[in-house]
Amino acid sequence: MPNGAQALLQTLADAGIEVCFSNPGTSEMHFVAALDSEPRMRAVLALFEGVATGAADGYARMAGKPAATLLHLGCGLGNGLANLHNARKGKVPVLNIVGDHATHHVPLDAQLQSDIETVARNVSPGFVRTSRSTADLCRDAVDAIKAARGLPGQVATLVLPADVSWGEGGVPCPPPPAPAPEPADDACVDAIAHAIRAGGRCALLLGGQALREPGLLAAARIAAQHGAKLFCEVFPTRLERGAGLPAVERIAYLAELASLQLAGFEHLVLVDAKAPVSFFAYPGKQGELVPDGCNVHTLATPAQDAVASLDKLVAALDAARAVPALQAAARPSLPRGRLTAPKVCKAVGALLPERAILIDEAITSGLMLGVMTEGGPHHDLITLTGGAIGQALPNAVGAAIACPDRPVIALVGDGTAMYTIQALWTLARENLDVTAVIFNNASYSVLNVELDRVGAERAGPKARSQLDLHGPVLDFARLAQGMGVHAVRADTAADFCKALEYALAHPGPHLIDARVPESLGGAKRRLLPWLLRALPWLPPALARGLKRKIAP
Ligand SMILES: Cc1ncc(C[n+]2csc(CCOP(=O)(O)OP(=O)(O)O)c2C)c(N)n1
Ligand SMILES: [Mg+2]
Repeated sequence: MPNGAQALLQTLADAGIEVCFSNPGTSEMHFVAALDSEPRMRAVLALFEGVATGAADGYARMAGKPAATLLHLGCGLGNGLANLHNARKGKVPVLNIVGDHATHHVPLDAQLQSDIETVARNVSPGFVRTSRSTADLCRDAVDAIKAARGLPGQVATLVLPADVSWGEGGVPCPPPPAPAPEPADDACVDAIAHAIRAGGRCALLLGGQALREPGLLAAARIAAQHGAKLFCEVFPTRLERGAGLPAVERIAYLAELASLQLAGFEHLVLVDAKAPVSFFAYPGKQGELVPDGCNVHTLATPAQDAVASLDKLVAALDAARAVPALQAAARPSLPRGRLTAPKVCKAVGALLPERAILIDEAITSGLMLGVMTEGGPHHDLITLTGGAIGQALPNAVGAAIACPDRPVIALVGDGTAMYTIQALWTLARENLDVTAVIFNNASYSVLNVELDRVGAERAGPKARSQLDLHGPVLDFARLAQGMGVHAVRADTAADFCKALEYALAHPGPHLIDARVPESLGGAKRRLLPWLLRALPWLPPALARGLKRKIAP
């Protein structure tokens, strides 16, 4: 009979969990030893738990099924929390396996003893369980897998005491049934169809599952037939876009710009999306962004089948034969001259390969990424769903493992890159086809913008120094080289284009340290709060023109 760990690995593999992103310790040694007993399980070492959890997130977004993480007690899980938070907000399935002391060791309160379940509950509120016996372990695992890959997807945490892992008498369990979510019911679909037919400006806000090709096409048929506007949630988990697909307008991060986008709509139909709220609270400003008088309808909750719900709405609106508007193919030209963040985005748009996976954690440097890539070849966009930075490089590890035949391009702010820089080592070790572009503006630039925006007065040099990354300026090319990743520095647009062309022509890990000024630096930064405050008072056409300039 297998021991607990061996039976667990067999159960995971039987359920289609084929990758384990690990950062183990002594309490996980039997699980580690059992890896060699299960040839279907790939084990990928991460040198920080935040890399393991972010990799599991990126993997699941692209594979459409969970990976496992292997983490070391409460402290290891705690190190991985930020990216588990991003997965939770993105409704991404992840299965955490967190080793614990043997059950009889817990009362001794040894050095690494801590309350793992409390740490876990924040990111996996729907499923936290400590397995109590080797005989029950695989049943617990099946429950955890079922919870993780249900609809909505979620983070599930299984705590694995060392003696449950090493105990004899493990019993592998068959996989749980696939989830079978229901679409919206007829009454709900009919009521929304009625509201849309009645006229009045209507928008669909698409999120989650609705942002893949089938959902986009169904929504675009409704848009074509009834003039509805298509919005996409501000930070999509995975958005399919590019030439030949329906284009959707992303809700802006800046609340003032989002309000402008939503102004004047009488109906907002939510499809696996939440009614938009401001990212942060600001003194004297409203948090809810849906305009007064706009009726909010929920076509599909995250627990329902969003695409089937959209299909029902298409049928109810007789829109099945409507011709959806599709994004035309168009690419920007190659940029020239001194390097700036918009020029990096332009070069990415000019050179974007077929079926790329774009991961956007460029923060202020990525403002132009959307327009520069919209007419490029069909690609997937992954974004920072939970706002906890340090996601892009780990996500790139997971996405590249999920889709080994697709190029991954991760666009990352310099501050952001440093949270989980160890991901570069895993990229090199696994020889993954990832190009990491670091926007090295030597600043937490967005926080400088926010400092002005929150109305914090008298920000002096001590305050500004907390947001400044000069002295020493980070040398990302050398950091990457030290972890075995081919890397170059780019100071001009020509340097950058050459480096990106090279990286895309040579599958494998690359990093480009793009030296750029802040996109929202100097006068622009000082003007921005004024401009945002003035927007509601400007003629709508002018306000919309300004929005296109700031964040198209
Ligand atoms: C886990 C976590 N810690 C801190 C923050 C606060 N934060 C948001 S953006 C940011 C800095 C981003 O800097 P960078 O990546 O260089 O992008 P830039 O603003 O320069 O465009 C920080 C520290 C966060 N969102 N998440
Ligand atoms: Mg920066």
